[in-house]
Amino acid sequence: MRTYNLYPMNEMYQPEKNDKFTFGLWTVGNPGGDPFGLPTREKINPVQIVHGLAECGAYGVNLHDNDLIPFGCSQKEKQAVVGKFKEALKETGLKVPMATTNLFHHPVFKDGAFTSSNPEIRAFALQKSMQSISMGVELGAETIVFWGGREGAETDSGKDPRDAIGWYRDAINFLSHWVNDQGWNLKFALEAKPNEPRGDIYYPTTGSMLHFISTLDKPEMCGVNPEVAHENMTGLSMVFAVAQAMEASKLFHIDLNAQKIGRYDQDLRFGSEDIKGAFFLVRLLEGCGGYPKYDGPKHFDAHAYRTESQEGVWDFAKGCMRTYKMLAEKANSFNNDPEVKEILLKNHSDSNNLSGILSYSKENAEAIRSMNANPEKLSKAGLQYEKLDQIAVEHIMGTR
Ligand code: GCO
Ligand code: MN
Ligand code: MN
Repeated sequence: MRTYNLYPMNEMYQPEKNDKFTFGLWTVGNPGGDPFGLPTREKINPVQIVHGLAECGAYGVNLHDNDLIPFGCSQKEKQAVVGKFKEALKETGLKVPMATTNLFHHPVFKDGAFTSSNPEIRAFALQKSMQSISMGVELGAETIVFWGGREGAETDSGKDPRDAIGWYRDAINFLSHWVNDQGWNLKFALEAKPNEPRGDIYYPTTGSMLHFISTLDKPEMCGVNPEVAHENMTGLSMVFAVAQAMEASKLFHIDLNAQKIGRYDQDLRFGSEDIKGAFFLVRLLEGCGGYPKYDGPKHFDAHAYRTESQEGVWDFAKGCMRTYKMLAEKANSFNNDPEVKEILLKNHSDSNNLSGILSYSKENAEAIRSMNANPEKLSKAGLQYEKLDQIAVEHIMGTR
């Protein structure tokens, strides 16, 4: 494989193991098919993917059960495939931090897996998840992602959404108790998406998943796996979604990619759209404002343009990691920019020492009630956000 040659002299953005950059077998293995056209490149096998990712400098590889073993394959076939995969992991040192279950591809899941109206299908979805989680554990996974791609509807005539919502809860509760009984120390990361492939999907946003978690039997086991594209498809802010998850200590995993607002699910290379959104996201993940850095795996859930050959797929993978590292550097220089610090300090200053009375007590309520507020004066100062934002742009563009 050739080396990344866009900036051959610049070594500082090379991925390192402690960046914890991961890709899915289904991401770099995507052969470029779409609903309107055939694949445009050869499918490469999981062992080739592991070696390719290791050469790119990735930390790990994630998988759905059926990215590795075909649906319904025999035990013998499974052992052989898993054995070869494990060998490749050993040779390269690549980890499998996350495993997930394909509950969307087979026609049996056409009207949902955990939310199918048919209890027999719901039971099968549990059985398939249990097998997939076992394989994940065998491969060393610490996080299990649940993405309910088929858990939705085109028409609400078919079932009561309150039933579907409850069945989804039953499934996650079932699997968390089962994992606990196996003595495994796993985390579940729930991934929301508003639509596609279903017309509408239950639990459509990270915010709605966060509330759902608070209704579970084992909420401590469950967090979220927000995805840039999924929040952006409906025009929501990925930064706000991730911030809410981080503030609640529920960011268990993250799917990084890029997306134009309002389009179909594009799964573009990280940072290739909305570079400023990506910048503020990376800034959040790298730690800022006195909050710690996100330390979990950073998964690129995206794929190369359909125009690419296999060589372009590796360009895509290296581009995702490189852009992340460049943005991390820019975020750091923005945070340490004296002018940025000065403006933020000024806008956050507490010259009348009021922050102490903002949490409730009877005395504080009395202090607030009798306070001499001066909204006219308070509305006078300009906040210099134009300047701040332009400084961010200057850092991103490398002119500062
Ligand atoms: C999508 C999703 C998936 C999931 C994956 C892991 O839009 O197709 O993002 O890629 O992340 O199935 O559960
Ligand atoms: Mn997605
Ligand atoms: Mn995803």
